Amino acid sequence: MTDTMAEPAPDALDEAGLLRAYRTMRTIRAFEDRVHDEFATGDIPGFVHLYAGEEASATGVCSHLDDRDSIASTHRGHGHCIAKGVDPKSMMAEIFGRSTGTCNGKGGSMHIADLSKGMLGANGIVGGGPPLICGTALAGKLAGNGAVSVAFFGDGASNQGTTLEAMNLASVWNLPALFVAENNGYAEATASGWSVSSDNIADRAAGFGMPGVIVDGFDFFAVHEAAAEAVARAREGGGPTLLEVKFTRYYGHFEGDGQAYRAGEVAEAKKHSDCLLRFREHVLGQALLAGSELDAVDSEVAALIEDSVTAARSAPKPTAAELTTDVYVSY
Ligand SMILES: Cc1ncc(C[n+]2csc(CCOP(=O)(O)OP(=O)(O)O)c2C)c(N)n1
Ligand SMILES: [Mg+2]
Repeated sequence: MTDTMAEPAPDALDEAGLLRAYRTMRTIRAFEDRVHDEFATGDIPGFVHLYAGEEASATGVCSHLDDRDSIASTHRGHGHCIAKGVDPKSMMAEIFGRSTGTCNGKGGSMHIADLSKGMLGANGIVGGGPPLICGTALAGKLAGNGAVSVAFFGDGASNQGTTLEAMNLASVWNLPALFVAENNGYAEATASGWSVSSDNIADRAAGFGMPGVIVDGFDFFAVHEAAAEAVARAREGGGPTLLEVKFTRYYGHFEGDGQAYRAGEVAEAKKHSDCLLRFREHVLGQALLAGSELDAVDSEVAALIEDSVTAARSAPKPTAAELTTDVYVSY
């Protein structure tokens, strides 16, 4: 490479970029499948909400972000954390409530945060994330460092006043922000057709004077492309975007959900739409990657998850003497 040739953009879908994206999606899937199994043993405290099926959203969006950028997540946050670069080993320990966890075992699944990676936190408050990113986006705008802030939220959260107020504020202040509505069709057991007033959540963007884009959430490439445009617009001072990503969650709302409210759609999605299968088909069909490269990633990820669980299970729990530490952040 000569001095005059530009380095490929970090989010370029060259061989390394494709492998990175596949590794992220595979890591999220393997992580979630394993947490599902581990939760069934009764050894994980608290509630767990799994992101399997939705991997293309976190991966497609976060592939355009770096450590100066911030994301706010939801109660279904493991995928967002992994895609933003949080260490899966420390996340697994956190979920098991161990002192080696991302938050020293004090947060658990719904409160994983890692500010060094711009991961503002999973959030037990539905609609809690969008107002947070108005703060980080304003900070980025004032600092002039090109930082972008992203809020992921669900179809249920799209009806919360906090979400609507945050979109209004982001538009009024022309913030470098991206609102990603992850529409998996349900808020707990309530189908979005019963609770969301518009046909599409993205249609609401017009009411806030920002672009609204609908994407097939099973298609990594579609999410990647739509997010590229939205993130670039935000970085260049063009203001916020609402991106609606549509897909199906593979597990119940929470681990233990009997799911009497739906039947058939998960099997259908796994067979015909799964983001990992579609990614594999695309890159093999276009001869962009070799099957052996993807298989190697699968093996690496399987070993990482195995190692994460072994390490988490053998790590100590916080002691009673640590009860009052990690309560406040020191600035
Ligand atoms: C303010 C608030 N209201 C209600 C709840 C209970 N609750 C937890 S998850 C959830 C549904 C959220 O649905 P959605 O936003 O579509 O996200 P998904 O679970 O589908 O990812 C509800 C109502 C909560 N945690 N916070
Ligand atoms: Mg939902």
